[in-house]
Amino acid sequence: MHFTVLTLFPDAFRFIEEYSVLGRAIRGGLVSLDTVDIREYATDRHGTADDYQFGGGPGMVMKPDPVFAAVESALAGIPDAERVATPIVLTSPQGDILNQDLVNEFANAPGMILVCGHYAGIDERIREGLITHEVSIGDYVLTGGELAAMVIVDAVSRFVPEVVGSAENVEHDSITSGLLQHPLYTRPAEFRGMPVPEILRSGNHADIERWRRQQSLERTLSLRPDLLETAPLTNSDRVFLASLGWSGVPG
Ligand code: 6GU
Repeated sequence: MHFTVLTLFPDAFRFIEEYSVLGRAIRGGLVSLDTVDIREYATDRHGTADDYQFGGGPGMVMKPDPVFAAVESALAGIPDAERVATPIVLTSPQGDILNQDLVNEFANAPGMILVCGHYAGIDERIREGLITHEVSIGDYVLTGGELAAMVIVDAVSRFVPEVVGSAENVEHDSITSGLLQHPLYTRPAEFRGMPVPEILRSGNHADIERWRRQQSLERTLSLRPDLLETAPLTNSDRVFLASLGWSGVPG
């Protein structure tokens, strides 16, 4: 998986290059990350990437010419067959909110180009002429799109084989499984008067699996009942949820 990130702050990405799991994936060649300084594609000597708005108003706007030149240069480095399948993503608070389905869609691409939005916004012709996806990481406003781009790179990289310890880790993810995670415990068996549930120490794997599944269902019902509408549920899941008062559609 190859990420090309166009940004006004390329140094911000040194963090993920060094950061534990992703840094290891990058150094190990499982993931590659190129950061491109948009200012290097500016057409003037000062590296101007923003300008005043036509029509007036507060805040600067990202100029189209440096962003087009930087994206075109990134595209030129991608083999023909991969180019059409490469999403060109703008990070912006106006975008579709990132979720695991969108992460999976991106993870199936050969690579991604990410454009980090800044200032009051971008010239509309960037959106019209270049961008294939506009993505937000939640309903709040950040000072720039860099942190959002790092979130996307992190979430997508987890789906590259071998980036995360074992495939099982990703498949058993909370959210990927459609449910929240069951509680986890490690040693000591009792901590400050709080014991580990006896069943986890029973050695009975079938009972443990059932208990974990029920804990996931119970947690999801109380914290994120919306997830139950789309989670793959078995008949016994539905019976268990009904015993907790869930009024969802029976299977
Ligand atoms: Cl992608 N950019 C900015 N500036 N703010 C955000 C965001 C992105 N996602 C949520 N808030």
